[in-house]
Amino acid sequence: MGILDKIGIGRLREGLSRTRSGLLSAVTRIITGGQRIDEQMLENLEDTLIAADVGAGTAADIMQALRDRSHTAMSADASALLPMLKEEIGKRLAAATVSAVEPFSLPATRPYVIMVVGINGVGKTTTIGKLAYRFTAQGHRVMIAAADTFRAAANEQLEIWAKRAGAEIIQQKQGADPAAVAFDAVSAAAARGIDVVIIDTAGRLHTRTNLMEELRKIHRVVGKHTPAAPHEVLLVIDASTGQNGLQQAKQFGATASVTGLVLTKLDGTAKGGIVLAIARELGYPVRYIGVGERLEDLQQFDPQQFVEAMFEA
Ligand SMILES: Nc1nc2c(ncn2[C@@H]2O[C@H](COP(=O)(O)OP(=O)(O)OP(=O)(O)O)[C@@H](O)[C@H]2O)c(=O)[nH]1
Ligand SMILES: [Mg+2]
Repeated sequence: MGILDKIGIGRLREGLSRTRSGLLSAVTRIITGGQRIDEQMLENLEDTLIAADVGAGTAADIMQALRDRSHTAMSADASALLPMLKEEIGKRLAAATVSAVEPFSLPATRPYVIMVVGINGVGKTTTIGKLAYRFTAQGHRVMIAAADTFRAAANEQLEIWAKRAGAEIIQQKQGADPAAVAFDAVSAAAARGIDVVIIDTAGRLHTRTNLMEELRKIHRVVGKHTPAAPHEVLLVIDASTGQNGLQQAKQFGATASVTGLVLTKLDGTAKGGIVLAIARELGYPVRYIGVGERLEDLQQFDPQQFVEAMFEA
């Protein structure tokens, strides 16, 4: 575990405090030790999970598992429910994690190219700054490609993040061809022996269809330079938008060759349970979570830590 991850557990707990205070107080109200587990208790628990945005399907699933387990449990005392609930949530979250990007073994052919996509305002640029920092902190050389040439202030914002993260940046003027910027960045990175290229993209063009086309073009052009690139396409989702995020993920997933997810703004929401809905409904692994606006506030997603942070008082 790296130093960032050690700091991370505290930050994760802090970041999930809104989700936790909502969930934990509701759950402890429902589960009173000494009482026997009954159907009403399970139904109330189910409502609580739905309120935290875990999704109706997942909530029903978890309740069925608890029902089965409490029938067979030696002790049907309600105090057994919380550990069982945590276990069931943990199992489902674990299904949403596949070997993460990092620490990635650098391929023989550098650079490793990560493309970051998502609708406007979800936190792509901020996530790129934080991600660049994670890599530079591990001793890797990072280049950021400013392929959001749509938004006026995009370059300046990315420059600030690159500077803070100790990363290099390739940019052109507003309105330039995003795919050309991405291609430039990958070529420059290859020439300079840079380890990781992270490509920022626009969240909005004139129409949604154009955006998807633009993303596909960036993907294709980068692949012309390095056939396996981009090695990773991270879709950024704002966790505070709850079930909307799911719909976005479905849309992008189909057209943008997404390989993994980043969930941002978990600190600003009591609906951290959305991670579970995403795990159930989408085939993509959750790679990282954003729990604040600082450079250190991006963490690798660890299901076990996440459950603890959700429930530990
Ligand atoms: N609290 C909190 N805020 C975040 C997090 N991630 C991003 N933000 C904030 O979300 C806002 C939008 O972030 P950006 O990184 O600019 O989002 P974007 O997706 O690049 O936006 P566009 O380029 O306009 O599409 C900023 O105010 C960020 O500080 C997070 O994990 N927690
Ligand atoms: Mg941006």
